[in-house]
Order: sequence, then C-alpha cells, then structure tokens
Amino acid sequence: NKMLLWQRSAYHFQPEENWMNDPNGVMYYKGWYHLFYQYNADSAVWGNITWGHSVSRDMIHWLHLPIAMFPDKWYDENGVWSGSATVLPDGKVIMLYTGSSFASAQLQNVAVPTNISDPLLIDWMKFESNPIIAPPPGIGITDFRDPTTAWYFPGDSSWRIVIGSKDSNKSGVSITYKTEDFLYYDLLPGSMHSVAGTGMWECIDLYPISTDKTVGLDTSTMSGSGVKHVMKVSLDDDRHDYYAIGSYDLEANTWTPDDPNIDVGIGLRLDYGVVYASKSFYDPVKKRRVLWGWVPESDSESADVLKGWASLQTIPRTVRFDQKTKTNLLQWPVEELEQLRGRNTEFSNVDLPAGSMVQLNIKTANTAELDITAEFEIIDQQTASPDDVVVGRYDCNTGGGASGRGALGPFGLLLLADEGLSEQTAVYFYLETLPNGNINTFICQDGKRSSAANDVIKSIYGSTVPVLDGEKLTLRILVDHSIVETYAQEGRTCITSRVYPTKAISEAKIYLFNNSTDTRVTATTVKIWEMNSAFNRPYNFENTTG
Ligand code: DQQ
Repeated sequence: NKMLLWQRSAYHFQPEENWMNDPNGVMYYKGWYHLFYQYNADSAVWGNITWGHSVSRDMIHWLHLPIAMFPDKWYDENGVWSGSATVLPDGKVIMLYTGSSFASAQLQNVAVPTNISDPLLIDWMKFESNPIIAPPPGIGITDFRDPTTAWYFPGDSSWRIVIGSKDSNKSGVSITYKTEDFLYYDLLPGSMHSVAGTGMWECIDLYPISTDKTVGLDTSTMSGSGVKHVMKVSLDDDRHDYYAIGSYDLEANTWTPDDPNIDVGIGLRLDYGVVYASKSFYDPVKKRRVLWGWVPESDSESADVLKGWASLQTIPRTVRFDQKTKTNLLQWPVEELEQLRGRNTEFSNVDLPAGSMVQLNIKTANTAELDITAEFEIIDQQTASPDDVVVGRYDCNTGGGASGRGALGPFGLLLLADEGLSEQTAVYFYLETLPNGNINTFICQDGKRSSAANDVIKSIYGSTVPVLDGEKLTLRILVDHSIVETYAQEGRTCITSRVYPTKAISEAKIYLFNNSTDTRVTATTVKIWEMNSAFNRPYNFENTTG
C-alpha cells in the first residue's frame, strides 16, 4: 500500500519495524550516541516491552543493535520499562530502569554493560541484587516508575535520583533516593516537589541550565552563578510533557519554581503537539543538553498493524535557557541535522495582502522531506476593533484554524497540500490584541484537513509564543512524511504532530497564506531545503565502522 509506505520517515529515528515508545538511557559513550527505547519486538502495538538499542555518530544516522534488555526476570517479567543512564566520572555506566514485575508491581533495577570496553555496549547484565527499590509506604505499587539520571552531591559523597509518582490526593510527586554505590538506596524524607491535581508523574527529568552561557551543563552541575534547574514531568492523565524553570536546593532537596503560577504540570508545555515521555542528556562532546521525545501515531491501531510499525522520535533538540525572555526554554534541532540539507529554494519579500495565497514553486518534487525557515513581518497593522478585544478569546484549537479570519491572522504556510487543497496541513501565526493594546502571538498547527481518511485524529495544536519588541515572526518547520515539527521564535514554542495524507503524498504543494481580514504581511525570507534521507539500518558487524 503506497500510502502506508509513504508514512515512514526519511530522517526521524524509527526502528525497522514494530512498536516503539519512550526514549530511554540516552547518553554519549566512547564515540557513540546511544539511544535505547521502549520496544515491542513482536508487533506494532504496545506490550512485551524490551529495550531497543541503536547507536549513532551524529544523532541523525542510526545503526540498530540487538535488543539490550528483555523481560526475563521475575521483577521485569511484565516489561522492561523506562529508565535513564548515568555515566560515572570513572567511565562506568549505570542504567536504572523500572521493571513491571510478574505481579505488575513497579520495581527499580540496575543494569550495567557486561563489557565496558565495548563502545557499542551490546551486552547488559542485570544486578544480582535487583530489585534495588520497591514502592515506599503510601505509594501505590503501580504508581512508581521511571528513575532519572543520577547527580552527585559532594556534601556527603553520594548520588541522588528521583522517581515519579502520585500521592493519595492525586498530587504528582517526585520521590528522591540517595546512594553511594548504586546497590543500596536510602529514601530521602518528604518530596522534592509536588503539584496538586496533576496526577501520576511519569518520566521525570531534572537538569541544570545556564542562565548566562549558551553551553549545556552536566547533570551533576548543581550550583554556581547562573545555574537554574528545569523539572519536566509527563502527565499520565493528559498525555503531555510539562516543564518549569526553578531552583534546586541540593542540601534541602527541594525544587522551587521561579513562578508558582506556571509550576510544572500546570504551566509551560515542552511541545504543544503530541510529544510525550521526553528525556534529556548532557553531550560532553559538544557541551550541550540534548532532548528526545516520543512521537506516537495519531492513526488507528489497525492501520499501525497493517503498516507494521508505530511511533517516531523527535529530531534530537538542543535545549537551553532563553536569555532574552528569561521565562522559557529554547529547543532547536541539533546542528547535525543541517548536513542533510540538499537543494534549496529561497523566496524573499513575498507580499501577502489580507486574504491572499501564494504558491511556492520549489525545485523539487520531494515535498515530503523538507527543512523550512520563514520570517514574517506585519505591514499596516490594523488596530483591532473593540469587538476583537477580548482577553483569552483566542485558542488554537477553537479559533477556527487556518480558515478562520481575524484582524491580525492567521498567516503562515500550507504544507502537504494536494492539487485541489482538499488536503493540507497549516502552520500559522495568529495575533490577538489585548485591552491594554499589547499583542498576544499564537503559533498553531492545523491538521483538521491534513487527511481525507476518517480513522485518524485531526486536531489543531498550538499555544502562545513570546515575541519581543522589534523581533520578526520566525518559524522553522521540519516536514518528514507523516511528522511535522514546528519551532517558533527560535524554539520558544514547539509543536509536533502527525499527519496522514491520502492524496498529497506525491508532488504535494506548498503555499504561503494570509487569511487575516485587513492586515498586510510580508514573508521577508522563506528558505526551503529538500532533505536527504538519513540512513537508519542494522549495524554491520562485519565492518568495524558499522
Ligand atoms: N512508558 C513506560 C513507563 C512510562 C511510560 C512503559 C510513559 O515506564 O511511565 O512503556 O510513556
């Protein structure tokens, strides 16, 4: 089936077949980036979870290795669930993960490489003393999972990890353990942080960021000037990743958000599309923090079974503090992605009067594999009529999408469009005027008309994006068959969604559009690169370079 084959990605990570979910144990080791992932080797639906394993020199081209861990012990018989890697100062690697036991209790375990001189880390050994942590009193046996990377506390020469859970009032909580040897663990009193009403916290990530430098920080960098800590949680109840920027007090083991109104789980989302269960690591080679996220399917389970696979990972993203706004992270595709950029077409100063649409003729028929950057400027900004001035009126999901019309938007791009425009995926800005005259800028991704199929989820995703005085409106969009990833204003707000066109699968068209009622917009520059495919294949053990 041509349509189903088309849906496979050309440069996003995916196994050759079957089901994948969370990224696990991401790290750099002896020249290779390692990605492990929740993997069902038997079918395209979740179940029988093992740890898939792939390696890469650049996080773009991947070589698949044998499965690293199987559910072969009583304590992980029901699945080798998510976990994280810690690379110790002496080079040893510790893998902490959750086993779902034969009785479905969530138990924490340790695995280590059998041979640490093997850069590929093919064979793994589970500790004799597993499980090393069982749910503490007051915590449900099925609400205790996904240990983090450990960080070092020089104060008492021990390591700390956190594990997510919920308490009896359905507050999300992070539970901390300390260990000196990764064999014995002590529960620290209290909870490092908790937020009422957020439910089970899956896949917690806690890491330092620099507020005055652009480099990333090793997970054990705890203090020093300009160090803040990001806490990220994946909310099981609403299936989204949330983060907040705050301070971590290592002595007291408490994390406090900078702004309690946008605490973790109730404020900023890592991605306003479908990304879930993300995890970051520190890359010592390029001194940066890199983040991965699971991108599930939005089609039906039967379609997944038919095509024989399900899920992608996001393009690895560098993540750092936004030194301009000081309120959010900046996420951006790792620079290595740019080596895949091929033929390029550029447009400048495309005039977009209110109600206009301009087709972009690009020098490729391969409109399913693109990297696009675009900048917009508003000319003749209309003052909104008093009727338009209602705070909080606009919302991407209910705002009428790309075809709704307002005084100051929507305007942006139509991608993966077929000849008659019956199929199209729109990425656009929408500006809302507030009573004080300030502007609220939204970035939205409209998949309502992305497919003629009726067994796929078609939504409009998005949120506000900070725009500072004098800034143009900027976008970067990665199109890779069934995935569209949008980064607005250098990655202040990100949206990733899945699309399943039925007609716009060959020679799809691209348009610029401005659907506002009376504002003129200029697309000052639009650059479109055709992307080359990244190889993504089994490791060749006969050839030492893979
Ligand atoms: N996926 C894993 C769990 C985790 C969940 C199981 C998040 O460890 O909480 O496949 O997607």
